[in-house]
Amino acid sequence: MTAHDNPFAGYGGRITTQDGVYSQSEVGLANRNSGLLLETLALDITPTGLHYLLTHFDVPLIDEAEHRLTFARGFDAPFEIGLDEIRALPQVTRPVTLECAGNGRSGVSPRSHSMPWAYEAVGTSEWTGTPLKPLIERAGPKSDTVEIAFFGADYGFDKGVGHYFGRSLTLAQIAELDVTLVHFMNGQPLLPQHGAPLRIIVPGWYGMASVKWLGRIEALNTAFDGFQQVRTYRFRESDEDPGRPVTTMRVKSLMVPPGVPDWSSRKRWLRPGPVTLVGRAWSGGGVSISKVEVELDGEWREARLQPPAGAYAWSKWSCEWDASPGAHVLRCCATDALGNVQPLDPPWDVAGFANNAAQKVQVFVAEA
Ligand SMILES: Nc1nc2c(c(=O)[nH]1)N[C@H]1C(S)=C(S)[C@@H](COP(=O)(O)O)O[C@H]1N2
Ligand SMILES: [Mo]
Repeated sequence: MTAHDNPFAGYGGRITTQDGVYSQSEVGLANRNSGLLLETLALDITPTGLHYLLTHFDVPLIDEAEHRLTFARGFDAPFEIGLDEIRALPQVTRPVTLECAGNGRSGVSPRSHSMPWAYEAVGTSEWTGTPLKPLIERAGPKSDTVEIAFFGADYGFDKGVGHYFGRSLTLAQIAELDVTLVHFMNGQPLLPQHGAPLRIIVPGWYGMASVKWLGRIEALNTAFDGFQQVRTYRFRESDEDPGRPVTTMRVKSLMVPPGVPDWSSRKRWLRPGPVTLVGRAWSGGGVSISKVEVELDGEWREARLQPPAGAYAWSKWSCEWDASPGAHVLRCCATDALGNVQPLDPPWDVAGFANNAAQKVQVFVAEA
């Protein structure tokens, strides 16, 4: 038996932890959210229960039969609409890849107090609902409208500011993006944690724009100054920097880690010989993926790419590897149709947003 038959035998225990690194409140927050299991990247559609979750406050429990979406302030013809009426409108079903803007932030230093995601805050679902634009037109935004704000039913505090989770889009953005008022996910009514009974999906943008538990829409004659719009989800170089808003997703790829894991370190073990590596790649704003390269034994090789299931869905890639005994670090790197390429090192801002650095997977291949 050599070291690579069981490279983990020498540990004698589990990886050591540093006391006090994560606070109880951070662990409490992390326990309320969950990430995609990377092995499910093999599937076009993420099983509903394995789609990542990001919820800032508490999940509001809303009675679907009672729920009304209100087109409130700023419209010439304000109205309320219930779920039955929304379901009777023209329906679209579309696979959309959603990624949290905080995905990949776990390595940022000093740590940013939020979900310590590594790679797993991403997933693809088939979302069903009705296009938002005709409903906005029916409500008739007043002529001086510059932005439309979307409010969830979830209220809480951040940095001392009490607020309903709210985000805005300009009228131009609503016209360009296929924003949908969604009530079904993968053919089933939305689960409570995913925004039941009603949310928007803003395809091609990071997840924060896709407001869950949607209850109120307002037309504003000035730029929205809500907490989740101006105080967070901004690329900042320092705490004082007002920053630039986080919007569309950056080009990214992930692979299904091959082989089997060591429970504690999560490093991988596999047998030597041919392996098919598979994964997914996506970009933002409806831009398609043009290339995925995989680094195998120090050499970048182009993977096979499958067309995506829709303009806003990730693409599957695969690549053959002849795994030779020893320790290896595998990486994958995508390029989108605009020529954007994933960096090899994280493009850190203060909060660790939108880190699309190439994924690294450490594997040990056994002796033949
Ligand atoms: N009302 C409301 N909408 C919300 C959030 C929230 O906390 N409250 N979180 C946002 C963030 S940051 C993300 S990444 C997505 C996550 O959607 P999911 O939990 O369905 O995956 O929802 C967005 N919409
Ligand atoms: Mo997020």
